[in-house]
Amino acid sequence: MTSDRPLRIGITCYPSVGGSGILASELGEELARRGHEVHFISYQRPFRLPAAAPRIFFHPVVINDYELFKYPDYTLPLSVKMAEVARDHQLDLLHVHYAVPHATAAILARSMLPDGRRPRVVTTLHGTDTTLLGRDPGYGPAIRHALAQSDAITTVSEFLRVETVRLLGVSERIDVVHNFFEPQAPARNADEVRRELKLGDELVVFHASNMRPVKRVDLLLDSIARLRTDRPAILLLLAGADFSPYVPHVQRRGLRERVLVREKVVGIEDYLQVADAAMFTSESESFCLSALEAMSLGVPCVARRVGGIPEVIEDGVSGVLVDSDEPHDLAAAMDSLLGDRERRLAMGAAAKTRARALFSAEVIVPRYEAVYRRVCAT
Ligand code: GMT
Repeated sequence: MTSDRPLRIGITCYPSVGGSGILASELGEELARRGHEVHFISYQRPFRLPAAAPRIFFHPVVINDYELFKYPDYTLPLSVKMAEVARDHQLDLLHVHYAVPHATAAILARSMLPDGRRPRVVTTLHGTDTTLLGRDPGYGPAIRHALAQSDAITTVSEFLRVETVRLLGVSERIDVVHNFFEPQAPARNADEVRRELKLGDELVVFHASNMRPVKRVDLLLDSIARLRTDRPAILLLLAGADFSPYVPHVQRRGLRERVLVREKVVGIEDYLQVADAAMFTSESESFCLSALEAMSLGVPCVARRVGGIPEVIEDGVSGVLVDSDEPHDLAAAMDSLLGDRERRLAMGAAAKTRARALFSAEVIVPRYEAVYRRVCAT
């Protein structure tokens, strides 16, 4: 039906800082670069999406906060906008990132349209939509329903595929399509960034996250406080949300001079070029896009061996995986990496090679296109 003609694709994601929104924005950009027409539908323009780019369109969802409602509703106006954009732009498919409420809204939008004008629905699960909300009796049945009604389901790791089957009892086919990352050239050179951060000869441990409790920033700070490197080490933390609730944690651990925070950074490459290693202490991660971002720039990671992280980092080759959630074990792994420059550089190089070989746009985007072609052919 669609042969190889460019597709008209609607993408819905959370526009704020977060892995699923970043991935969806990058995917939209890559698809547009490959000649497809991409329509983003969300309450706000995704933050990493360029202001203007060929074949990329943004359709805001307007939400009226009626007094009548105790809780403002987003799902219905989103589904109405999805149906409107699908009809006006003859979309072939709606690709929704993060099931709640996007998959339900897409299914509803599709059913508002007449036969023959209905877009296919592709749902990508990113993590807590399965591992947290999937367990919640208030959400689980709605997620399961939306997945059963989707024309294709993808997960960002094999770990998440298995969890989705286990927790939601999904029997439909699930395609694993890993996250990808295409590093951009830094906007500033390393010296400029070092000057901005007032760095001397300190070792720099990098961390980026949305600071949600699952990221265990408390454990990250405890681990940093226990580092015993010859040269002083600092933590450079890119916070995708307000860092102020963590300021007392930093003070309590006596880390005021050793933690540098930048909030809502768009050009992550600028900061990664001054990093010696990266650290991720999450309780669970379906993939850990931030680790891939670090690896893509040759920065080796120390991370907990949880969720899909072992699919991203090979322990002892492209990074270090730690089985424990004890700060001294995490600190010891980081100490040994920071203390051995040769090993660190070799792991950084292996990380970069792995990121390129397995998780680049060139490798991953055609997998999404194959899913699209498959659902559009039926
Ligand atoms: O599931 C979440 O917590 C939200 C989501 C997000 O929007 O940040 O994060 C998930 O999606 C990322 C992109 O696919 C993955 O790299 C993250 O590992 C994943 N987070 C968790 O599984 C906790």
